[in-house]
Amino acid sequence: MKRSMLGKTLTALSGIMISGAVWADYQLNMREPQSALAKDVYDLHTMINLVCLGIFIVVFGAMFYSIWKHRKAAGHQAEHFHENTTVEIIWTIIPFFILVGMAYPATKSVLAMKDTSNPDMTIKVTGYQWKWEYDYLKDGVKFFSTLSTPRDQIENKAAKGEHYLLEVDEPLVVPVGKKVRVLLTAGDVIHSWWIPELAVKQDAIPGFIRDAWFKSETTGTFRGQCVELCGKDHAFMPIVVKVVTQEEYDAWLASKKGGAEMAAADNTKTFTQEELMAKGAEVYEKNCAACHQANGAGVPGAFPAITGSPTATGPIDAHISTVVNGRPGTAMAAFGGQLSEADIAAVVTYQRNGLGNSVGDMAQPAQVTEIKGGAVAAAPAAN
Ligand SMILES: [Cu+2]
Repeated sequence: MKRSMLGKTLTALSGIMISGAVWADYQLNMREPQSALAKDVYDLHTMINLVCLGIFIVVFGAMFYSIWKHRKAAGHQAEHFHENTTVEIIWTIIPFFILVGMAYPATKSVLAMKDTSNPDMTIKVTGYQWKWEYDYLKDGVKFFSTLSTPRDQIENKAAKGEHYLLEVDEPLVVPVGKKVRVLLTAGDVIHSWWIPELAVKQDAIPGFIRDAWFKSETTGTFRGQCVELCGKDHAFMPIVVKVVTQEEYDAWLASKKGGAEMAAADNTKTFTQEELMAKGAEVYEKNCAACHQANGAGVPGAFPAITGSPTATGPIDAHISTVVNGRPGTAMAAFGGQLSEADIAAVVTYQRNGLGNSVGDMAQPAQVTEIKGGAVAAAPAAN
């Protein structure tokens, strides 16, 4: 195959410079392409690299040959002439054709990337600090995808796993061989959605909708990252796409819808303190710990502590309202649209009775529903 042969040539060339054991697990090239477009991109990269290598050899070869052949020590006498139209025409025409030869296939690939017409399905992707939201527009499924690498690995308390910082709790699941159109936007700052193996990379800009597409030809799990510097945890919002067969996709969709119904049922339940604390710890770890820290101590000067905070130890309604509505003008996001009523009740209860606090009360989903309806103002901005 053309691609793998060219790829191997390049890898072999670079291998000359890297020896033995290091070389064994070293790979110098782009990721193995998984879609027709990704293969085009891969081949373009290889082709243009080889053109550059060819130009390098010809130009430096001619230069070194001339210097060596015409050196003074060999008794060479300098020619005395100015301008040579033939040479000037040749060194204009040749690069012109080389450039056209590279621009033509590159433009073709770029145009193909921008052609989002006739998709089989459309998913709206929204970037937030620091997670992605996937909304399957026709199928009515919507969820957040957040980093699942344990904090212990990040803080060097545990050995790093195989997919360190490239793993999420809920991957984007799509069927194989289907043209998936993604509509991209952001809820706060500019993010960028990138899956190298599928040759899709597009900025997600607040207030704008951009689109891109991909069509994986193989099943498998492909990983990417946010590639637009978006704040403190920019490196902590990976993208994982799971490409499955149509049957597996249908089964996943059905279970996802079932899960949404169960979550909706939770929103009208009354929980015990223990249930809320257990659920709250999970919600806190996923949504709050990045800023307020796993132990609730916060980051002085940047993110307030939960431990001993006036909000988490003050009136419970104001506390719930702060979580639901956020605090405009600060990094505290409104979680009312992201978390269910049950999740908010649980995390509020956890913040009041865990992390070094012991207020002793608890929140129930019904209370959160009421506050979401706009009954109570947020706690004062002091903390
Ligand atoms: Cu980002």
